[in-house]
Amino acid sequence: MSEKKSGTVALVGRPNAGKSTLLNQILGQKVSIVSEKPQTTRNRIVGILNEPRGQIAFLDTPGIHRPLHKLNVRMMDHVRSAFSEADVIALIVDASEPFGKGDEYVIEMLRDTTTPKFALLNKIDLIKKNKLLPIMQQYGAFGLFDEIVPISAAKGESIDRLLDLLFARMNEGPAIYPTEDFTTQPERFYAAEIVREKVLRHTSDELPYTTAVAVERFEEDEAKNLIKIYATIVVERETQKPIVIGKGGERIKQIGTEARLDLESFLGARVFLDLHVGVHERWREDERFLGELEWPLS
Ligand SMILES: Nc1nc2c(ncn2[C@@H]2O[C@H](COP(=O)(O)OP(=O)(O)OP(=O)(O)O)[C@@H](O)[C@H]2O)c(=O)[nH]1
Ligand SMILES: [Mg+2]
Repeated sequence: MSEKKSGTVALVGRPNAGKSTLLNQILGQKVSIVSEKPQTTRNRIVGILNEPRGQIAFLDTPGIHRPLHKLNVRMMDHVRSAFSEADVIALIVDASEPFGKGDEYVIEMLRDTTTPKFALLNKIDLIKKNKLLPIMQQYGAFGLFDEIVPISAAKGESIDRLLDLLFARMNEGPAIYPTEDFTTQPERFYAAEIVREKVLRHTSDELPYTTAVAVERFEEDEAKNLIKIYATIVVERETQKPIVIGKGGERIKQIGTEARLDLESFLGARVFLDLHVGVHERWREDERFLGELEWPLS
């Protein structure tokens, strides 16, 4: 049998392109949260694919944008660190959206690196076949990409072919991560992310950028196969609290129930989830708070 392959692939692109959806589709499980709102992913999430032919570590990253707050500067730092570690940079493009200034910004960023690059034209389930060819030609004309692959991350279309192309570019060598793992994310961090995903799903467009979730306590009772999680949903203004809580507490209850069900299946234990809403006016500028949100990852 030939040597096993191993390597790292960075998933990069504009907000909402489908990077996290693609990672989850590749792994066959939810490792990174997904929402229909941009700037969902705020950190670098490692998802590990283990196959008989080898191991690929995928780095899911925040959507590339011009940073205005310290939070966003940190987000872009995660993108750059993924760039520097990757054996292949996979640019995920929402092919159902017209090419714009944001895409140009991303292309310019990619020009600065000599790492092999793929362009993955995503969401092809949303576009007519005859629209695809011009987009492929456009990405070909940049002269940057070693492969251009149309995919549908949501429908799982052309994922096998993509993985063949990626494995072909990995080096021979031993696995970097334990082969039984599929992510490096600590459970405590994942719990905060899942709560944030449900907050994004159930609240208005105003909230996505202004909400953070901090897990205060994460207690395992092995004898009872029970995990108790105490978390605070942090908003920036007192007036945003009722948006999260909802009428008679209905919304936060629903957020809690959905998060608990996801966490129970991920953690393989019963989960008790206690949610509060707190106000921190300038949390997006508060380096210490931002560091605390990220500490489990470092
Ligand atoms: N129709 C369709 N929708 C998709 C596809 N891939 C992703 N989506 C949707 O696009 C939205 C954004 O997906 P995400 O995976 O969160 O995108 P992302 O690139 O990780 O976004 P950020 O983390 O904000 O940068 C979600 O509503 C997904 O369901 C696809 O192939 N087809
Ligand atoms: Mg994402």
